[in-house]
Amino acid sequence: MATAAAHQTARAQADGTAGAGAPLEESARATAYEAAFDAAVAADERIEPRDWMPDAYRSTLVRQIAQHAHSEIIGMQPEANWITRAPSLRRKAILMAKVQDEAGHGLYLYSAAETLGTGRDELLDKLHSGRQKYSSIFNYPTLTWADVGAIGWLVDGAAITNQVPLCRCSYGPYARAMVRVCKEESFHQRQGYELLLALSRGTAEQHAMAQDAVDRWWWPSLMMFGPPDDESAHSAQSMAWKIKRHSNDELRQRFVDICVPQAQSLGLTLPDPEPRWNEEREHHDFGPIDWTEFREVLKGNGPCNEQRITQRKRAHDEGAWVRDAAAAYAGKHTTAGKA
Ligand code: BYC
Repeated sequence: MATAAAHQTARAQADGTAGAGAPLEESARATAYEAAFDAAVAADERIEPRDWMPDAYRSTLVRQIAQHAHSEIIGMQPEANWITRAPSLRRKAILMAKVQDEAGHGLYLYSAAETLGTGRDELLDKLHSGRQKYSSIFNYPTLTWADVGAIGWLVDGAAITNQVPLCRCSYGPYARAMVRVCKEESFHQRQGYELLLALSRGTAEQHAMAQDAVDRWWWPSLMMFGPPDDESAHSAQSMAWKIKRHSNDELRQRFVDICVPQAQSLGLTLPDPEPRWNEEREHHDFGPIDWTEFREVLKGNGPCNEQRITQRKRAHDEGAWVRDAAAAYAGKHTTAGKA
């Protein structure tokens, strides 16, 4: 709290509202604001919506938070595909709750983006017109029930590895949204692990179905962490601003190290002949990632890109009456409240 006050005091002094002298002239004030921002980041303070921030910091956050929000709501599609075919009432209830959680995560994140002055309509428009991305992982199909388990174990597992450090992101609303998202994601990861364990210990066909799902989801899950560090356009600046706390490759390695023993406990193998412990590095080595496939998926040429966006736009259009009704209700409520 004391350090946050220091940030605000520096700005108040520049504005001449701190009772300690006249306001600075404009260019000196801009420099003082920037210095206050840099000092706040260096001191691990949170930047809040009303604080001054560089335009590029704001636009980087909008880009990342929007992409994250879009991923949450597009990510509902591959799993929702199995709700009607879940093998038991228990599994159906769990899956429905999980898919609803993802919608909630989208809401927290769109709200965080709104605190930066960017409206939800604008962001959805950019998603629908292909001007903003969502995670590459959701352009792969869910072919069998075991894919629901593989998504929980690997995709949610990768998401947690990436998102736990985001709880310490320098931008307050994003960091706070991540705390709740991560708590829910850890349930998601466990349900996937438990689902795969049941299949792995089941009949030979069930075991084969679990193995096939892991074979298909392993490499795309490693791609979720983004391009290798030497090709990552934004990492250096985002880490300097403490939006990202670790590089893409660091988090990818952390994830591999977590998954290798978990795969052994599951009785499943990873589709990589190389994940073996490297004494010197104290990490698991793993085989090369097909970055050509990653780039193709980002360009829109993944197996499900077109289907995902078509479905999203249809859901948005079909939901127009709900948004209109909610706005009309809110309008009436406000008018009634004033009367
Ligand atoms: N897919 O410079 P880089 C979930 C883009 S939701 C697509 O390293 P950055 C879940 C990147 O945007 C999981 N695009 O970027 C939901 C950039 O392009 P632009 C979503 C990718 O931002 C439902 C370019 O490549 N999680 O878990 O420093 C059900 C260069 O990359 C990807 C998040 O969004 C990708 N995989 O680092 C179940 C986490 N990777 O924007 C589960 C928050 C990179 O210049 N985001 N690109 O056109 C982040 O942590 C970072 O944005 C990333 C990328 C690590 C993903």
